[in-house]
Amino acid sequence: MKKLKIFSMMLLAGLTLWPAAASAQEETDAEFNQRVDPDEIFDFLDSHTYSNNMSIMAVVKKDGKVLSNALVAVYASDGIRGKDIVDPSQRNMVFLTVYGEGSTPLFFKVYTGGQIYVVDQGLNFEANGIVGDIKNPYVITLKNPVILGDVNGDGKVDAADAVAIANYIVGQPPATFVKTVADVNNDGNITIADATRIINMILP
Ligand SMILES: [Ca+2]
Ligand SMILES: [Ca+2]
Repeated sequence: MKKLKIFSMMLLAGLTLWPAAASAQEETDAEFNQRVDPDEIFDFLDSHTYSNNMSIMAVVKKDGKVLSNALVAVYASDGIRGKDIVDPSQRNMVFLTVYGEGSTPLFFKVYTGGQIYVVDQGLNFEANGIVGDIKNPYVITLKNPVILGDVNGDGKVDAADAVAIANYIVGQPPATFVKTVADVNNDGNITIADATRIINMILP
């Protein structure tokens, strides 16, 4: 009963709009930069939460090629820590200021070509650390895009995924629960807002 109740609550919850899934295949880098609003794709970043920062100078590679349009965000398990957009006028680099403390593990979320990639290359936060430089940028390598929201891993996003997230939140995750794709609204946390986002995605 608890599960059903939460699911009904989700259905009644406020509507948020899923960003238009425009294809980026045909657009120029300038068009990409103009269209992509980092705050719309990834969560708002409050840099005042942390006292330290580090710098990452990086390029994004896919199939061996450096991408000239991509939005890169750095996350720790508790949320977003930094973000930047690839700059074609600066050797296609991203200049990330990453906020944090301690040696928290970091991972990347990259938005390009209308898809999201989650990349964990074992990088940890380091206060005042500098990773990569102009000559030898750090390389973020994209492999397979994730299907955001497909937490039960069946290849599609539907109500079952929303229910799975609701059950995860109440401590009853299904046998298969892909945590890396559960944060549908990219705010760094798995909450009922992510289930609501799925419902809004699948509503006609
Ligand atoms: Ca699914
Ligand atoms: Ca979320």
